[in-house]
Amino acid sequence: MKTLVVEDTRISLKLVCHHLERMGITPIPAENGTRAVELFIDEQPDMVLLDIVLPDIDGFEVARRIRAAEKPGDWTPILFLTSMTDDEALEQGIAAGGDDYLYKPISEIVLGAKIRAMQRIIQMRNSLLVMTRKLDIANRELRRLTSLDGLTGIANRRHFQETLEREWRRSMRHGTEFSLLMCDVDRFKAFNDNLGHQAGDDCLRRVAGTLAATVVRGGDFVARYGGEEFAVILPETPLAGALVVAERMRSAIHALDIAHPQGEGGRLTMSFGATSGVAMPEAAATDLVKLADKALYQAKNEGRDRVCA
Ligand code: GH3
Ligand code: MG
Ligand code: MG
Ligand code: MG
Ligand code: MG
Repeated sequence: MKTLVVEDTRISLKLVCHHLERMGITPIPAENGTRAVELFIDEQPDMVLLDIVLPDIDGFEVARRIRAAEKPGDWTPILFLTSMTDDEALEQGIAAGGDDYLYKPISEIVLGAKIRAMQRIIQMRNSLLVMTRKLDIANRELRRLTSLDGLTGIANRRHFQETLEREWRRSMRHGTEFSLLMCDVDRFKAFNDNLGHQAGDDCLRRVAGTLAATVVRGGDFVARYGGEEFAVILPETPLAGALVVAERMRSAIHALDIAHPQGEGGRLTMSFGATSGVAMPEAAATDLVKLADKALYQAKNEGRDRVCA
């Protein structure tokens, strides 16, 4: 434990430092206000004992500068050392950021007792900081977990809605075109009926991982929309680009070569509906979902395993 001792009277400074050393505390001596502020910043003491009448700036000003130099959430106890016993000086010292007073001549017993009281407050402050940090971590983890789909580990529908709304607002501000893909596994009911739900779940995990691995640009976003349906948001991407991405996804699912008794060529396939647009005040982000759904419906009607727009 380090304590900054600010006192311009040599003999008093020596005495207080001596008391502190006997308590196992390391004193950092300062003989004027400016030096005290410098040492506070450089040495980061745990406590400050502060004389009021000093040759340069007074103790009240030193207290104010120390409080201004502290990091937010930080708090170093400041105890004034003074021979001024009037109420106004006490009030002014507390207002300047001080925590308590020690009257001169300093009693070693009172000094020790007040230091112990301050140490208790420091401990409470420290455990509060630890708790706040743990809460922050827990909150971040909670936010992460509530935005993920439990089965596949990719973004869930809630996260998709938030991302879509955000992209819509961004498109409105900048007038940029962005694209949306709705993707649906073909004849998945039959897959489940033939191979079982467990195989169905495994398949969905592989499909999700493949779709997520297919997008390359930083802002591209893949989510599980529900069941065997997935949604992809492609920021600042016109329809031509979206069709390229969808086709890449379609062939990546092909390449997985997941056996499907009733699938095209005996393997699992997927259909894609693509749409793109610029956000308009008279429309809503969900209109884009409807359009992509319509294109997906068309892909199903035209024979599945394809991309429609
Ligand atoms: P289509 O080609 O027209 O899309 O036919 P489909 O059979 O894929 O479509 P349908 O909507 O009739 O069936 C979807 C099936 O997806 C129903 C259900 O058995 C399956 N499914 C949805 N969610 C899950 C899931 O979380 N796990 C598993 N194993 N199956 C799911
Ligand atoms: Mg003095
Ligand atoms: Mg389906
Ligand atoms: Mg269906
Ligand atoms: Mg479906």
